[in-house]
Amino acid sequence: MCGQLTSDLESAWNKLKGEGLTSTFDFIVFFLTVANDVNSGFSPCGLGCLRKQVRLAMADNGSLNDDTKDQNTSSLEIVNGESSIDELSREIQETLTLSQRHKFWETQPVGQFKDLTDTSLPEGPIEPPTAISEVKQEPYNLPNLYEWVTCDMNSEETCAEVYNLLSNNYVEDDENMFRFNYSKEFLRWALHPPGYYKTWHIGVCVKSSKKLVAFITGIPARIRVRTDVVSMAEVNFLCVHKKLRSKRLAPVMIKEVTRRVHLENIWQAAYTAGVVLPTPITSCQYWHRSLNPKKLIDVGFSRLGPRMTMSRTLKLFKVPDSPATPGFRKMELRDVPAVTRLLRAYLMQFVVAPDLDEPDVEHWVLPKEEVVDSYVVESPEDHKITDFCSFYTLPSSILGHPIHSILKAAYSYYNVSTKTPLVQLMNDALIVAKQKGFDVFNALDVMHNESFLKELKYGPGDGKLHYYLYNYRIKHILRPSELGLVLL
Ligand SMILES: *[C@@H]1O[C@H](CO)[C@@H](O)[C@H](O)[C@H]1NC(C)=O
Ligand SMILES: *[C@@H]1O[C@H](CO)[C@@H](O)[C@H](O)[C@H]1NC(C)=O
Ligand SMILES: *[C@@H]1O[C@H](CO)[C@@H](O)[C@H](O)[C@H]1NC(C)=O
Ligand SMILES: *[C@@H]1O[C@H](CO)[C@@H](O)[C@H](O)[C@H]1NC(C)=O
Ligand SMILES: CC(=O)N[C@H]1CO[C@H](CO)[C@@H](O)[C@@H]1O
Repeated sequence: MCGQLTSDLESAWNKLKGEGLTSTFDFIVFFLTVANDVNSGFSPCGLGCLRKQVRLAMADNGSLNDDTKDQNTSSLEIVNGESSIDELSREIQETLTLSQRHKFWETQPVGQFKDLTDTSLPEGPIEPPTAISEVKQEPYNLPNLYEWVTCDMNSEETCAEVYNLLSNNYVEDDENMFRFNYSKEFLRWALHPPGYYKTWHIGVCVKSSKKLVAFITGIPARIRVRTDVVSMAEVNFLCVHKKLRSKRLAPVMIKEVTRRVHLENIWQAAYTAGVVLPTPITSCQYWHRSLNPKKLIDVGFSRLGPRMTMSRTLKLFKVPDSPATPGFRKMELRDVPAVTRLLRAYLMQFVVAPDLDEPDVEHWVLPKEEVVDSYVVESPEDHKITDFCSFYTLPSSILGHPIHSILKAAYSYYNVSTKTPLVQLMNDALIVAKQKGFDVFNALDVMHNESFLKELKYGPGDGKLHYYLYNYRIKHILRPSELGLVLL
């Protein structure tokens, strides 16, 4: 394996070995955990941009025998902190030419750039599954002071510990102005979809004090790729306490969640990242619609446009007091069958999309206070449900601001229009979001293209968001409008 690495990659590799990373897998994990933070392009003006940690599950090669190294990790001399790891990762990305980087990735079970023109390769799994009996049965070893715990998110106490860890240590923007502040209710919702595995909610504790210092999760999802519905894992909420960032917990945590995914006989994953690796199935972008422009400007999320005054800005972003569409109302439990039909029919047009049934729809889109909001349009004449839109609530802490401490952000989720014009439906979503006190409404340019975004005064975020499938090949890179998948 190493023999195929270019000399630049080899020297970077040697540096990493010096830091205690020894297997190829570690190297991949290194790229994916450090370099590939997802850029959810926070600010329309290129100020801070909130990076979303990579979500992934790797197809573990099964040939890893670096437990001896793990056992000794606690005794490794840690010379470099997180910042130098960032630096190193940047250095590697910069020193390697695109083709060199790709040489490394060509050996991994991910879609290849060179295959893009080779239409003879079949779509589907790249490597076949291995027997479950060959999956490592015991957890990976942690440094001596730490131990694995399974986090029962139904326990109020555990959920609060997880919440505290994340709200103090999870993803921040590049300039450390904002940090995601997922609510407890949101975390429970995100981690308890139908068929979830408790064992995939993994914590790392200090043995002596039982203090939670790191966290990673996976959830199962059925993702349809063209006509095939594939069981996949979505890995999310990888978080290591700020003080332990140099302890190399992230790689072993990713290996551990991967092992537990494989134990459930799941071999594919969908994930997103902020950098280009072989080979994105699509690349898209966040757009932001100001609802409370004064606050967004005050806290540095956005800037006053050139030749704009505050009063003109307020006027520009003002939205009507109430939705325009007759029959626009909050979704209720009785709407689940109709919304499921609408969503299934709508999502069929995309090449990659979740395969949602009624229990999924009830879980993912039925309104939950401060977590997810969904609206339907019920025809005043025949009471049919014709349209649907939804968004989820993900606030961020505003760090070190004298007045404001929370940025209330809505993220556009699934939406279907069959009768109401899309622009009007999305404008009604903005209106109810404004009524609910959101400061900003974010949307990806997936599914329907950006035409409605400009019309509704969204501004583009900085940075791209790339979607990947692990151990699954698709023949062509998709347009964002061919993707029907939203990851939280
Ligand atoms: C573990 O670390 C100690 C102290 O640095 C060293 O003496 C020992 O050889 C290491 N053991 C392994 C298996 O690497
Ligand atoms: C997996 O490990 C085997 C044995 O070490 C090796 O031959 C193979 O190339 C590896 N595959 C990947 C995808 O790394
Ligand atoms: C997260 O948000 C809550 C209010 O929603 C706030 O009380 C808490 O202080 C915030 N956490 C951090 C670390 O800023
Ligand atoms: C955007 O959407 C419109 C209407 O659905 C379509 O006509 C147009 O081709 C799309 N453009 C792109 C770039 O996908
Ligand atoms: C018109 C449209 O498709 N709007 C949104 C629907 O949902 C996606 C996924 O979140 C949004 O990003 C779209 O912009």
